[in-house]
Amino acid sequence: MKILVLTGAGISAESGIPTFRGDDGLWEGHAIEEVATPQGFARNPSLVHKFYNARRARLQESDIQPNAAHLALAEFEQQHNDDILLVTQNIDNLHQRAGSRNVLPMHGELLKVRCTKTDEIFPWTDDLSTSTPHPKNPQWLGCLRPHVVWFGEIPIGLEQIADAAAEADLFLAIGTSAVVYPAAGIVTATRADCRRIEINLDDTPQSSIFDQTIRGKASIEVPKLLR
Ligand code: BJW
Repeated sequence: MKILVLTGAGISAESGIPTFRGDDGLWEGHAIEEVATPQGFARNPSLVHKFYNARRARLQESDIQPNAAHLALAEFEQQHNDDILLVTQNIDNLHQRAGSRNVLPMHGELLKVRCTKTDEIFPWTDDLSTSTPHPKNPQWLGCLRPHVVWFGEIPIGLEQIADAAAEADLFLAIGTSAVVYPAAGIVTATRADCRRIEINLDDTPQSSIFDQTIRGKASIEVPKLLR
């Protein structure tokens, strides 16, 4: 059986990482176009660095740990070996920390940076600023950016995701609001005989496409479904 899993911010909410949308969401107090677009970064790199520096620092605090949903998916992968692809929109690496191996972070990774001149990618745990030197070319200042996918940029691994959607016998969407494309469209790329299950606190614009919708917290509902 081929399994494709798509996760969003809701799966990490119970690990202490705020989701994006909603009343106390991460965007609150920030205009999306200022902090999550290439144009916003070009206009005000310091503001964008500040936003991601705070999130990078928070992610590395000791209370941020994978929760029961991340762990259940990792265990599920061990049982199904190569037949599961875990596509995550999250940049927090909590799936990898939980032990999942076949993870595709389609919106990038917070603990990596990318050189805007060469596209080289480096692991990164510290703050970034407009005066951060390049690790290999210290005379290049401020050319590093968070290795994340902003609005208007092409997500990572789309071909692999399309192939996995076309082959999947089971598609699970967990903790995503299904408003950001192309991730939100993955469910429509699955075959008619693919079983589609959505786990979320609330309905989403895509809920009617799913064969089964489970309403509740990911940390409770994911282990219940998979174990
Ligand atoms: C729980 C829970 C618990 C809470 N248990 N559940 C018009 C139509 C269609 C598309 C477009 C359009 N206009 C523009 C576009 C394109 C645009 C887009 O989709 N915009 C929409 C907003 C309209 N998309 C893009 O620009 C993408 N690129 C693109 O399209 O390139 C062109 C192209 C593509 C393909 C082929 C050819 C060309 C890029 C999108 C990049 C998104 N980037 C971000 C930031 C990443 C870095 C960072 O983290 O800062 O990704 S935005 C943000 O949203 C982040 C997330 O990954 C993404 C999705 O959010 P997510 O994960 O769903 O979180 P929330 O907060 O929205 O929802 C949480 C859910 O969890 C809720 O439903 C809760 O109920 C639930 N929940 N607690 C279970 N305990």
